[in-house]
Amino acid sequence: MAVVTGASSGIGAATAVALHRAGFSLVLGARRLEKVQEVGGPLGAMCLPLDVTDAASVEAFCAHVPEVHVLVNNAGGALGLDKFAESKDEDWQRMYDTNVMGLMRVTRALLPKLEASGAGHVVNIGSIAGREAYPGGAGYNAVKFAVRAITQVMRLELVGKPIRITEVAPGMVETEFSLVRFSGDEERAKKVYAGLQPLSPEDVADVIEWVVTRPPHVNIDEVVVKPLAQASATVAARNL
Ligand code: NDP
Ligand code: 8X3
Repeated sequence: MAVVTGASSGIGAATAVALHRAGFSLVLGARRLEKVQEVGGPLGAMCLPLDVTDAASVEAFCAHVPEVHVLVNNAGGALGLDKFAESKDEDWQRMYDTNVMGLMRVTRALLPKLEASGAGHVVNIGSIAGREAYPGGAGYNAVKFAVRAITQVMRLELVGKPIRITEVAPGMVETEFSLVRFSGDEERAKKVYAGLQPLSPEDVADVIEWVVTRPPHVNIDEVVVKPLAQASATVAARNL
């Protein structure tokens, strides 16, 4: 049984498809339940509403999870690309609530079931933004650096238990990510991927499927995956 948060679009939706193909039964969650159902219906998944920023929602979601071997903490994203001096409290707060507090709440609630499975695995979706700062990234950089730190602490504290811990850190993936970051501005979102071939959500799902299907004694600590045309968060080759 695999649980995927943020399964209504992008990497989470593609991960649901990949893990179904790999033989997992699924529990999927996100705020837009109808979109989760579109993804999960054909996969026979249990589709539930989930707002990872809301403790009661997380509690209700986790109570419905009967057992869990794999947890993919994918729900997250960026808000804005403002210079630090123009940081918006609300954007930073929401990014922290979603990417950091949400990951903590869901994982903490499911740890007993992950351990009871005898072969648990937590996959945290980080980012190259969690390894490399860039102008305008401060709020998002901070939360993805935090995801990396949390992943490392979990590995240290859970050693000896049957729970593998992995961070998958993608570069540029074409999803709703930039549309959300730029508050629905389609033009601006499109420019992020102009003149190059970004990763697809399926490319990242492929990596997630690979890490969770290694033999149980093999822990893939971290994977950084970027498009060929991207050398870093700020350097990409574009044919424009
Ligand atoms: P999308 O915007 O396409 O997907 C984000 C998902 O997170 C949606 O399913 C959304 O569902 C869900 N989500 C957002 N807020 C909440 C919440 N409060 N509670 C529950 N679910 C929530 O973007 P991606 O697929 O690209 O993003 C997935 C992850 O990958 C994120 O953690 C992102 O930071 C990370 N990432 C993305 C990269 C990229 O370039 N695209 C690169 C590196 C990392 P809903 O709105 O229905 O709640
Ligand atoms: C998304 C990658 O470089 O836009 O996590 O921050 S980046």
